Amino acid sequence: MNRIPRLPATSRTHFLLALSPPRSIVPRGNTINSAAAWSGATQHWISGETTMKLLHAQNSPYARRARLAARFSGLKIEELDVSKDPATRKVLDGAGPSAKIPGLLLDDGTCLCETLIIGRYIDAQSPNSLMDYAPKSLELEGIASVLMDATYKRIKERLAEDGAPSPTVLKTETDRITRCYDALDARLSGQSASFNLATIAAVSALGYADWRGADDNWREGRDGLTAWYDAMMENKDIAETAPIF
Ligand SMILES: N[C@@H](CCC(=O)N[C@@H](CS)C(=O)NCC(=O)O)C(=O)O
Repeated sequence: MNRIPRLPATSRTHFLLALSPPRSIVPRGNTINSAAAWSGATQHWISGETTMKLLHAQNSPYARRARLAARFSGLKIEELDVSKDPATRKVLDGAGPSAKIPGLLLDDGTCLCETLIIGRYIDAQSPNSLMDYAPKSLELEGIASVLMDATYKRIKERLAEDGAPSPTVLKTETDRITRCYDALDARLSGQSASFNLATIAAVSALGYADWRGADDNWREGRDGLTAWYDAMMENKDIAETAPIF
């Protein structure tokens, strides 16, 4: 399976500095280069004393991305399902203004919200490289994010409490969703399974579409994308985190 080699510390540092105010640079420590860290889905490497807690729900596609980032990171991150445990739900609701799933609760009480932020934070802490800064990979992660947001928005609209979904919203989002399926098909056909924040986002968005966009039949006419998805699903963690419906 493909792995993205971790960038030299200098280029990663420059990228982080471009994103955030200067901060002290902490040595990254040992890098795990073993293929087992990626292929052995049951091996969640414990590389530090972190007690990070990921507040998630099985059927949230956003949470699935964060969960997979956590599992592939090699860090010890506890997964707590807020949909199964009211006490954990309360923690999420009280931890910050978002109250959206997922949340990443850090040792110092900080609760990170937003999947993209959580993925990048986990990557920055991880001895494994989850983030591929190649433009094509960033493009893929963006498209997958748009697909997920559009599918989420459309199902919200379909299930509108007033029973009157807006045809304009439904059409706008369905057109966007179709364009995203085609774009993923063009980019992922012929690719083998690989695990980074972009491919994790793509598989999570498509898995969510199986549930909340079943009538799209995204596999129809997209054999290449289907083959890529099936190859990804052979990974135990990817399979384990799929929505149950
Ligand atoms: N932009 C957020 C979206 C997360 C999100 O919308 N999660 C859903 C669950 S799939 C949620 O918690 N929705 C509750 C709400 O919108 O109040 C992210 O990337 O994490």
